[in-house]
Amino acid sequence: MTDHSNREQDPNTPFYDQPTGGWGSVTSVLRQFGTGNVGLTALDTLWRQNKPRGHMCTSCAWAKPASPHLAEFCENGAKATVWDHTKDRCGPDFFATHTVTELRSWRDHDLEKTGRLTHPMRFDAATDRYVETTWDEAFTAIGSSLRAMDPKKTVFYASGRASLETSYLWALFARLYGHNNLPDSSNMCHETTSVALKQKIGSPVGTCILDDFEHCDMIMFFGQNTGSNSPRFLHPLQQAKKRGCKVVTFNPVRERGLIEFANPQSPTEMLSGSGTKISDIYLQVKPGGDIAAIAGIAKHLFDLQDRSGNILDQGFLAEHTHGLAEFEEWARQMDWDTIESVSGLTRAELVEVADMYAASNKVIGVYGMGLTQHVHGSQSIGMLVNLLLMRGNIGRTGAGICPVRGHSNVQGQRTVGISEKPELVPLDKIAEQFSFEPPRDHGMTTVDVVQGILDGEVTGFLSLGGNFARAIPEQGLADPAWAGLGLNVQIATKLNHSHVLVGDGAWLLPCLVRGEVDKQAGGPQAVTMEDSLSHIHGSIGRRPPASDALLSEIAIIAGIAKATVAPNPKVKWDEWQADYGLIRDLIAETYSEQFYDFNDRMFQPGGFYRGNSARERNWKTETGKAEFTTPPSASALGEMAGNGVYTLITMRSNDQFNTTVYGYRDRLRGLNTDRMILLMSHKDIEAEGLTEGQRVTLVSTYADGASRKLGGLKLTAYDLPSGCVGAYYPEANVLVPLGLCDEASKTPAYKGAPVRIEADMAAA
Ligand SMILES: Nc1nc2c(c(=O)[nH]1)N[C@H]1C(S)=C(S)[C@@H](COP(=O)(O)OP(=O)(O)OC[C@H]3O[C@@H](n4cnc5c(=O)[nH]c(N)nc54)[C@H](O)[C@@H]3O)O[C@H]1N2
Ligand SMILES: Nc1nc2c(c(=O)[nH]1)N[C@H]1C(S)=C(S)[C@@H](COP(=O)(O)OP(=O)(O)OC[C@H]3O[C@@H](n4cnc5c(=O)[nH]c(N)nc54)[C@H](O)[C@@H]3O)O[C@H]1N2
Ligand SMILES: [Mo]
Repeated sequence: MTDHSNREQDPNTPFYDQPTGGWGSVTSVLRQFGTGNVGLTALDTLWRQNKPRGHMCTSCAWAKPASPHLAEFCENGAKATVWDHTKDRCGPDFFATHTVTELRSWRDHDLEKTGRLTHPMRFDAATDRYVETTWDEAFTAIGSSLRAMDPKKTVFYASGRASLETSYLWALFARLYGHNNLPDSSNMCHETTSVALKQKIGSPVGTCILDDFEHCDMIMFFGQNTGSNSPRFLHPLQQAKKRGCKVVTFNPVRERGLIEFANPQSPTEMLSGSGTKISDIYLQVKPGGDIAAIAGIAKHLFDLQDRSGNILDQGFLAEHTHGLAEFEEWARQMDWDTIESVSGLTRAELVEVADMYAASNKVIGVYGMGLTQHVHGSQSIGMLVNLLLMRGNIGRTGAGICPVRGHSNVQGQRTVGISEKPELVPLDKIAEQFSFEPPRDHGMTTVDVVQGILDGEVTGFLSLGGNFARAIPEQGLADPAWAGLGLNVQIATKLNHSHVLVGDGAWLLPCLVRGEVDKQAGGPQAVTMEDSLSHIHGSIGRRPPASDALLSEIAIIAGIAKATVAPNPKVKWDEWQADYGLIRDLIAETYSEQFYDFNDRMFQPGGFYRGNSARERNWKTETGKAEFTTPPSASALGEMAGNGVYTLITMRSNDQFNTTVYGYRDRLRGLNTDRMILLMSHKDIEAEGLTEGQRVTLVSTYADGASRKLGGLKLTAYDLPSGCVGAYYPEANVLVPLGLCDEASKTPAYKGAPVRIEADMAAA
């Protein structure tokens, strides 16, 4: 059992032996400049990235400090900027020479690598090509299609990059038109957080702010890959380590960023080549094993409490929590055999973490997709909150729960009304503000939308950014269904797979990126976004737009909305488009407690905090207290691995941002690959009678009668727990069944799909 836990790297599998950051990241940024066709003026954009009155990075949502570093960007932030500001263009000429059928066989990387979209395009089924159109023609045609459709059968999807202003108008447009079908990339991501934290602590977002990382004495990481996905977080983490803070990581994969980091801005660390050790204890938990692992820690804490009596924060528990007794009984009766077999960790290891936790006074629990993307993902989050509550670690400086959000404004989109859940939106206020009756029925989640597309129930799909068709579960079965939509409108910056899975009635509408000047009738405009730690930042783009034909996202929404919904004297699309400050006034009116004086505060260094009741120990839950929850199962998986069934975790490389594949290196994992690989432990490769390097097919064992397969994967030995395999997202999304999603939030179980492995005959 100890073979995959707190021990050194298996030297016989690929891994990266340098610290994260360091020269490796500098070289990678330079390589990006070399291959990205950007020109040196992009350096100026990078220089202003994440700084007050600069532009906010379009990569991750990590906090932007009030006193930024000289270079407040990371390797992946630089990649995102270079990718946005390439000189390559994908215009009408390109579409004239490639049919959509041909483009369907292109790889994600190759589609986006064609460059920035430059002109509004209409799909012409007769020639199987996108052809140039005008904005007027597009708006009029889309408006008349929408007016002819049942609003309840249309979907307005949003990927979490669009600003607060854009998002507010997108949601308002949906409701004026007549539906709450507002799924968001969050539905595939941290929706588990929004639902679970709301139930547990009465707030859908994390309770930590940057200052907490300066005071904590222990941080626990569950399933969050800081080194690739939020690298700027490594700076406060390194500072915390230097203060003596303890770090414990639970992750099936030995992610380099949580092992060692060298600050590229520190001459000493760069010259010596050595970095800071990050995790004191690194436990390679089995996928879905977090509930059991935390149960083990909690069980030991209750034992310690029996022995020494001062482990639990009794005063806090009595005054502020509900449901402890039931949870305590469950944790105490949990047997160590179950805990060890489900978590893949030993009792001794979990006791060590529990002792460290008991000896720490201010503890932060950090997590990411490793917790949220499971059938019982909301229960895993519930367990982590239980653990924090036991010692009063929520609502105090230096302590708290910290989900690390993905897209740069995904949290903010939910804040300003993009939600399929009407109860989360102040609809009465909106009704009063704009004198109309917004729909009150529940809208569709991402999973509902995919089902609706498969069943032919969805007739219109409008996408505010993103690559929905590629990011969803059940990608393979859904692919052919897209052509059946009567209307498919994609507002985008770069060509992707969702744009080529189309039938009649498809439109590709190109928009500005955040780093570009957004000039409207009222002059150049700024936008705002909310980071992972609930701070709001203004962002100003200063680069010339990639093409004169581009519109801002707000102008595109206003254009479609004016052609769709009846005029309303309180709905002033033209005025709002001319001056985004007016949209911020609307937001401040709808959400006055959080956004008062919005226009005055938007450039505050470090952002302005929109507050969190749970941080003040004001619990907006059903009982008015923080809730202990008791999971129904010791595993977060729907189906346990064994008997030839493996748990597939889908992974992001260090060279991608979601479905945007920058390149083919996964440097921080020591992998240099065409992405069609299957990672598996030596032990499991041997047990299956397979050979490293051979090609294999993954076959879904999810028992609903559908066939799901992915072949041509190169078998690669990797340091993973036994019983699980790893493959890249989005290539492996064909293997994630739609029915397998978090029971509370419907977030797909992208980290827990059951599969078996077959050798590929031809290439064996
Ligand atoms: N460069 C880059 N940055 C990004 C993104 C990107 O694709 N590239 N995507 C952005 C987005 S939208 C998001 S949501 C975030 C995603 O960032 P993360 O939350 O870090 O998401 P993942 O990389 O999918 O997976 C996180 C980790 O979970 C581990 N894991 C898998 N299963 C389990 C499990 O059962 N238990 C535990 N404890 N761990 C497990 C994996 O090994 C992995 O290290 O990053 C954002 N930032
Ligand atoms: N198997 C598996 N599947 C997953 C995940 C996983 O871990 N495993 N993770 C899930 C998660 S966490 C998420 S968030 C989703 C992501 O799902 P999405 O957010 O839908 O996908 P992205 O890949 O981020 O979208 C990339 C596209 O957005 C467009 N774009 C980029 N910038 C802009 C902009 O400024 N404006 C507009 N209008 N368009 C822009 C470009 O055309 C680009 O091709 O995927 C989910 N899918
Ligand atoms: Mo995400």
